[in-house]
Amino acid sequence: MASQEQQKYDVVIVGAGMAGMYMLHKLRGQGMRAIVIEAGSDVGGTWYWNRYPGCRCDVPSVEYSFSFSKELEQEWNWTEIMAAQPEILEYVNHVADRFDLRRDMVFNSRVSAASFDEDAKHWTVTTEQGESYTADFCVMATGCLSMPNKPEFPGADRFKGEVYHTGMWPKEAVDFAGKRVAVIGSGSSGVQAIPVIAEQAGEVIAIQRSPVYTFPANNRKLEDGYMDLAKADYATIREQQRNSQTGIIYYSPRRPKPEGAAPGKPKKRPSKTILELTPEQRKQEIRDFGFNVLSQYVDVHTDPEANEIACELYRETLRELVKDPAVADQLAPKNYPIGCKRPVIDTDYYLAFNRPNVRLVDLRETGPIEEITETGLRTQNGAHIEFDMLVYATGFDAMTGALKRMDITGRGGRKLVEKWEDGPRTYLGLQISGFPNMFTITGPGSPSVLSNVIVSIEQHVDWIADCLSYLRGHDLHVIEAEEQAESDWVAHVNEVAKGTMFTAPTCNSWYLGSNIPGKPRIFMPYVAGVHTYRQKCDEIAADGYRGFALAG
Ligand code: N01
Repeated sequence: MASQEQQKYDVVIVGAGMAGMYMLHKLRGQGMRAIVIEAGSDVGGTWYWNRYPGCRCDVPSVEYSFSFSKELEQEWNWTEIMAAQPEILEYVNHVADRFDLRRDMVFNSRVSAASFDEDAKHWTVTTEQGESYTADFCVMATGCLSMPNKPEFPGADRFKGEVYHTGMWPKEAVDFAGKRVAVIGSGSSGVQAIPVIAEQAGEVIAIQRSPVYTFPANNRKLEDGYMDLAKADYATIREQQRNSQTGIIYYSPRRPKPEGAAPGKPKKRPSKTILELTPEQRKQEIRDFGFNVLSQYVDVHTDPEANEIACELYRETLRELVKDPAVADQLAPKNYPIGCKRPVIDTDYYLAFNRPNVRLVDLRETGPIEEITETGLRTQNGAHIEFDMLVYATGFDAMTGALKRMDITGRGGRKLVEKWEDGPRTYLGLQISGFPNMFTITGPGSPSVLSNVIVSIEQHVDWIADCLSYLRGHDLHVIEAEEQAESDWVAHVNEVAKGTMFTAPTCNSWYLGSNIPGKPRIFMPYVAGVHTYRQKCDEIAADGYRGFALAG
């Protein structure tokens, strides 16, 4: 697009992922001048950067899609229950084309700083490329999992082979044929990548620090007629999503019965809690519903005794899947509960370890990675592991990383990095006291990563757009979260997370920041659910934006 230097906008949006895309579209609809600044060369955010083999969504496709346009819903056809990255990126590109979004987007421009001018009451956003943009409002649509975490191992630069990070995967195809590929990490990315790389590579060496609880994705191609039924049901699907805990309802179309067909048997459902079942009934439920059921009992998420029963049954099932008992034991998670980390789902992860070309290195036995060498890596016990290619599947500095990486300056020269030194503080995950006119989409303190993020993105975008329209209608120019409202919200977010497995003392997760050395241990997302959260946001808006200071 033409140079936008020195131009003044109503809103500057940072990030052209799904959040930034919808924000732009929405603001345009309200007659506002907005611009999107994006580090990548195109739209897509997560789906632009994470192109690693096996990358796929863990939310059903028809639910992981925008609801804001009925026409878009009706014209797009998904092909699988859970879409793979290329299909989602195709969808995102379709949305960008259809709504002509790129016209107001600047690509290959990474925002390095943003600062609020108190006198002029506007934000100036500057990029690493030296451009600057001024706007009354700034919306950070920077994503929750967009700042890759690449541990700094001594000697990392010495390695002579190719090096990749799942969260910064190149656009060009990577050729694994005949290569020995080491994959560090067994979170969602590693678990998805390992079985697919194993099909192509000479050898895969899975380097595991913590074993993972992972459940089968049960993905499949959508059968004929599925999309027609889903399209007819979209209004109901969206309503149910918005009124749910996570924004995911696991939609299944109800097919019309042929005339004269006998009424079917009522569908058998698993028990609500694991503690109410006898040991034999528990095993029967695993046989009936698959071992995913273990993560679905409500008491597993709140009661340590129930959780330990589920963990033991999980380990038993794993021993049935992995042929080598020693490897099964290494892969078995222990000492932390199911439900502490973000649920991981996979396609044939454990079966990959039955392949002759997949080897597991358990860092709990060898000690941590001590150094990277020219030809591999050395662990603390002195063992040297040789390989040709290295894949970091080591995750992200989640929720705060992308925001803290920019030099954000608010009122009175206050820096965001200083304000958040002891952990993120926000009001509703939407605004930060001391940083007027800046909004965060799916910021810490909102359901964000605990939900179908598209549902949460749409809710935030709609709320921000309504708020800006309210300000305009009331001749107001500044909105800022009040310090007290923010403190009360932070306390509330912590309170509702107490007693869940997310904050169990033995839990270390990126939700808590524990994957990043030195990051404060604070539970960042809001667990009360998208429905409850939406109600709170709407009440606050209806009450004249209670907890926000508004000024002319
Ligand atoms: O990252 P992770 P991810 N030495 O942080 C290990 C979303 N997502 O990219 O557990 C050795 O979960 C680390 O070990 P440990 C989803 O929300 C979704 O896999 O910290 N190992 C762990 O095994 C997900 O939760 C999908 O002990 C080191 C791994 O690296 C989130 O993104 C797919 C290490 C990192 O796991 C992040 O997932 C992909 C070190 N120094 C991602 N440092 C879907 O399915 C880290 N590790 C939709």
